[in-house]
Amino acid sequence: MERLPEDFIFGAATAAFQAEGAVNEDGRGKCYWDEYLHRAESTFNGDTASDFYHKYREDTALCREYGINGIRISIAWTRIIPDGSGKVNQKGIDFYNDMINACLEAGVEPYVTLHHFDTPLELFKNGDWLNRENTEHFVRFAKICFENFGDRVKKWITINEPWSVVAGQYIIGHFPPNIKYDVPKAVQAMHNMCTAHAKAVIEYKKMNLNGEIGIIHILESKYPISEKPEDIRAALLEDTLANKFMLDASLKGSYSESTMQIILEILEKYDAKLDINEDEPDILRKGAELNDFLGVNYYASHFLKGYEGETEIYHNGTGKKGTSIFRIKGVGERVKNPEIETTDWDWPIYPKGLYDMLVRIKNEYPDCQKLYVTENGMGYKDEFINGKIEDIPRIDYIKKHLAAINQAITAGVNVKGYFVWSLMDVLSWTNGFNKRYGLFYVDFQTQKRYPKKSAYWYKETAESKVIK
Ligand code: BGP
Repeated sequence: MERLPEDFIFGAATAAFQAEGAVNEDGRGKCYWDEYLHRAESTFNGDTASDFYHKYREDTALCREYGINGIRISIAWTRIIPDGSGKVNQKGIDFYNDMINACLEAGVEPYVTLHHFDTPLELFKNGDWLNRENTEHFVRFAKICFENFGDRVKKWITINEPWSVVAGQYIIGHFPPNIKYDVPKAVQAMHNMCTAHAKAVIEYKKMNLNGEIGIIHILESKYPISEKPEDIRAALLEDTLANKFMLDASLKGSYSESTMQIILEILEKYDAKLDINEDEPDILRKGAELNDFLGVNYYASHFLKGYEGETEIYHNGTGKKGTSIFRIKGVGERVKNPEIETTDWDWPIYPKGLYDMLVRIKNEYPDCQKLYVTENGMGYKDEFINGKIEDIPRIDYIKKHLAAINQAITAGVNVKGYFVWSLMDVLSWTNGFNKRYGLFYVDFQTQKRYPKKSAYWYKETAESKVIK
């Protein structure tokens, strides 16, 4: 029988832009997604989303009822500082005070993210994370949050998934500003985000608020598809670019020699260099020393093949299985492993990749000994039949990943909790509303919530701690 530790957090995750809606209420400013999803070609937007702005009491009550004792929420920067850098909006502060209090009253610990993909529009326009001035604006925003909510929020996350942000913005091009195949911009923005994270950590620790702070990375294991040296090399290159570069920056506080060598080698293919300011190595080092935990978001792993050509990417944003293409110049090509099942969006389902990643972090980053799996879940086209949602593939997915976590705990990795993505169905950045992840089904017309079969299963698991 597989049993998780007694104090294990059974959580569920949300993010402001994907869940809140109410985009024009109480003085909120615009983030870049507001503008982008209102262009003529967009078929959906975040105006109402899951109406969490008005329904958070109902949703936190559901958490309590279904055994969920941790919730990831994020604070919309544009509710606190509407233009990102100017005046503070008291109504935004009031709103999050109420939301945080509602979580605590329901006995659900809030894990609060400061940046979950939603840079304020003005700052996005002046370069987003490529502009170091924005790092300072972010740190100011972070400090305002620590001051206002730090008495009750004891778990802070600076930034969610730098790699997804920069890959979306500058490589795949499915996030604004929709730039394609510009690996150097992606690398520079990751470095700047890790520096911003470190600065926010340093500020938080100065305030002696008696809580913990960390960062979340999406960490997908990369495996060579064969034993051929070029395939092994491709896996190493993609791992360094998408995982190791930021793990080094945020957990070790410096780029190891091998990481830097590979990154510079990749950049050379684009005739580019990485720009590191004189004071930044010291900031990264201090940030890593003070960092309390790592959040691991895990959905899939990838299988790599050597690739020498130009970049070509096709993002499957509709769930038409088998349409994805992902080959990057100077790195490698993701290929289908015939032995591994995928979701309709071509994401390989591979719990062992999570186990391997957790064990690797324990071994390679001994200074970071507290981990949470802060997102994991299955995008699925749920069928709503007579008020019931029989999401058996999702239960199977979560079960296998929880078992992989348990195995990692047995191997000595200190994983303190797990957060299903997502608590209720929410907006999916590049897929809209038909890629559902929630434990609770949302009828987006009425905003009514319905527990899926997975919600009942999760409750039983959370209460018994037994994976079955
Ligand atoms: C993560 C993000 C989440 C969420 C999830 C699912 O990268 O942190 O915000 O969206 O992925 O992704 P998607 O909705 O693209 O399937």
